[in-house]
Amino acid sequence: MTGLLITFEGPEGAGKTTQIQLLAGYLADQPLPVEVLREPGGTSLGEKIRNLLLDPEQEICPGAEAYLYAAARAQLVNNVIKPFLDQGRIVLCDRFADASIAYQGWGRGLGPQRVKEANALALDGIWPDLTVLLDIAPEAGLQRAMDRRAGLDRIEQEDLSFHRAVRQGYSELAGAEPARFLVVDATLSREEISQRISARTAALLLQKGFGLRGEV
Ligand code: Z5A
Repeated sequence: MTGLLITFEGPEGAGKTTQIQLLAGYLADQPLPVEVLREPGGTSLGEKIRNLLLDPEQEICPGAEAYLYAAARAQLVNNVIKPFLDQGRIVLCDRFADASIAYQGWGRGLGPQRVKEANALALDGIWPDLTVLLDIAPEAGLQRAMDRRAGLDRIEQEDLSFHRAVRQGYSELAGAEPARFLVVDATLSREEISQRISARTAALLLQKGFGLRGEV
């Protein structure tokens, strides 16, 4: 495989979508082949599973929730991510397996190791080259999510202790793999965050032999 997988993680409202668009623009300007995906979703099956998972009216037990996220991921990895990587493309994914470890492993209390194991089949050996973790206190992230649109989805509606456990999970994941994670304070300005992400991405691209047009 010759492409690169860069994932974006963080609590809700951290600014992942905003930063993915900015990085996609930077990469397209190089010009490099870039694809933007989101989880859960990105395939016809994945979008249907997404609707189920985020529906506030749908009761889902923690184990079923973990497997539904993994099922959507299996479809995305097999049908979309692997083919893009084989074509040498740079894939930017809004959330990936770390989200399951943080939300289901820590937030739901299923345990990080068990959730990681449950995802092995879905991942089929695929693992991010770089993960950008946008860190923000849950109170601030949820406020941003509420300012943006009316109503919270099934996961956003969880209480603060759930969201604090998720943040703690992400922090543990980043601490365990510092070479893969770039942790950025999500309360900085959009421009400052974007600059840090572009700089780290440029270093990775050069290391992996991608040509870049100019300085970051
Ligand atoms: N989930 C899970 O449990 N397990 C899994 O395995 C996976 C996911 C894959 C998916 O929801 C939910 O599924 C998610 C985790 C769970 N649930 N929660 N909660 P989603 O895809 O609909 O939502 P999200 O991933 O949480 O993202 P989001 O809420 O859409 O936020 P975001 O993409 O990180 O942020 P944004 O849209 O770029 O920005 C939010 C607002 O803040 C917006 O108004 C921006 O203009 C503003 N913003 C952005 N950056 C800044 C800065 N720097 N300063 C000030 N304001 C800013």
